[in-house]
Amino acid sequence: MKNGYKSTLTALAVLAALPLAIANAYAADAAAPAVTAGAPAMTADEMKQASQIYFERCAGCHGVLRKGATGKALTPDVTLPKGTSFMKKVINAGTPGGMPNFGTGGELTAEQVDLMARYVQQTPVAPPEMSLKDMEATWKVIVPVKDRPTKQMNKLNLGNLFSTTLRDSGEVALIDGDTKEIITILKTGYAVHISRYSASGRYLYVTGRDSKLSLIDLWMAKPAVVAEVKTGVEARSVETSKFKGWEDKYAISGTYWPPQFVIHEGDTLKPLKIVSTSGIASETNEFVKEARVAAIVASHYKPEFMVNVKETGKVVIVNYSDLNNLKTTTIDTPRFLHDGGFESTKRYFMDAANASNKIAVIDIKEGKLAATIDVGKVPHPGRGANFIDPKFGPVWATSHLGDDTISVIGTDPVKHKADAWKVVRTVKGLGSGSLFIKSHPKSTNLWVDAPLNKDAKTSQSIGVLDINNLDKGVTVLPIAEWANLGDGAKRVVQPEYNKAGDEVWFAVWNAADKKSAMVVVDDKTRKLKKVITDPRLITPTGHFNVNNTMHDIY
Ligand code: DHE
Repeated sequence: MKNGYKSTLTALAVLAALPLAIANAYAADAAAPAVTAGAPAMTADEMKQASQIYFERCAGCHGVLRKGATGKALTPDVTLPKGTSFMKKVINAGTPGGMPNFGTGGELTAEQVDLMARYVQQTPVAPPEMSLKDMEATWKVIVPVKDRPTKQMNKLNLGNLFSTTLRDSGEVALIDGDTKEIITILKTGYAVHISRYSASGRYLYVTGRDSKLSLIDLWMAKPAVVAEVKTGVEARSVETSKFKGWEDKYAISGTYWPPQFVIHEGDTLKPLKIVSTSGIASETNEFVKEARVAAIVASHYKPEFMVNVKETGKVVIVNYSDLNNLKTTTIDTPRFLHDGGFESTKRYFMDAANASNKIAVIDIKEGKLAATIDVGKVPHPGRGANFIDPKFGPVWATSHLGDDTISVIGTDPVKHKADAWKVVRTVKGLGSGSLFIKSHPKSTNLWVDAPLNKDAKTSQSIGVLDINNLDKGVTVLPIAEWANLGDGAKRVVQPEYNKAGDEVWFAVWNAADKKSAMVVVDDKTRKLKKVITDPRLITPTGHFNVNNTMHDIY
């Protein structure tokens, strides 16, 4: 994703948060002076500082082994011939291909740009692996199950609660969807990525980019973190078992590094099973060590998780009914898999292979690939949007990072067979740089953001379309202007409905030292309902309604 790191990150002692063995391994790597023949010299201290910056800003797109995925490969065979001054220019000013302007954008100083230009010419050092034993050493049950309530001890309308990522403070804010009050703010991992709920809605799971997984019990008088575990060095995904009879039993977390996924006990996070995802890629048939786990979804049809392995282009269907005799099915898809969600019946997983500009359709019931569909440039649906198209019946839609279109795909192979798994409409959205799109079964609106659009007015607005009149085009609402926050990037991110489906919530994501907000819009009138501001709302990005997230309503 271009500009994936485009926010002011607070400097963090990530090493301090790692288990000792891993921290030592990192320290040893970091202390090693540059050995790459022909690369510019770096001191041990410079290497340490550069590895930290690389983890915070670069690894998500370029990979820890720097073999590239969303970003270009940055191995010495590529970077050495280009040299320091070329690398400095790119890091400083960015590229039209999507590399952020870290220097001119004010996120790295001139000295740091120079440091990183020299660092990317050194041979990458693989971070350590993480075994079950290493994970167990980090595992903490803060409130044992026996000391937890046996019924809900607060008066919150839990179905309408929102968990909001406070990215740069490494926290989540729990916000009451009815009163719009912040209930509490809880410390979680570094640069929190997503929130998911257990099938009953009692437990909230939050993953940090640093792979710290936190479990929050929403039944406590004041919801609190009851368990934590660290599963690696970099992570983006977590999901929970949703099949009947398995509710709240397991959680699954996926890591970028090490390339693997872990199945955990649902109410304690005890790590139970690790499965590596390194392997042979679908289209090239070459071995990929850094085969990162992107989105994970849980089947409502079977005791199964669907795990996206980004670089190998494989969806691994994991049957969790017998962990000792774990049965997995591997489905080849185009690469690189990123995010996705269910169509309205939840039988089909609509999965974005963003580097191929395709959506892969996985039939959960049959356990096989149903179709691959060409869409716009770099699809990025989040979980996508489901609605009933007046002409084509049930459809699912994605917006795109690389162009301003929305691809609308027919999803009903029974009553609308001729249109199923085809792009039935391409409509203009808000602009390129879109990350998320959303609707609700009770709404006739389709909301689309464009937080990474180059034009500030666009990235600070939201687009809304009437699903009964899509050709009418997008209406633009100036959400950041409504929030009246003063200066800053103020990117408007991720439409998310409340439980009733009559309000849409947006984050106005500003830098950590500037004012941010959550903005609530009335879905029917499309008018401002509430601006939630609070000095504690630092860099809000994703926000996840309990009811809609646990039931996969989007
Ligand atoms: Fe995300 C979902 C990865 C940058 C906000 N992001 C996801 C998922 C993955 C992912 C794999 C799917 C998880 C799932 O469903 O199980 N994101 C990445 C990256 O690798 C990337 C490009 C770079 C990085 O270093 O992390 C990246 N993501 C961002 C951001 O910069 C965003 C906008 C702000 C932030 O908080 O970091 C961001 N990502 C989100 C959100 C979701 C998400 C809000 C969940 C969407 C949903 O509706 O479920």
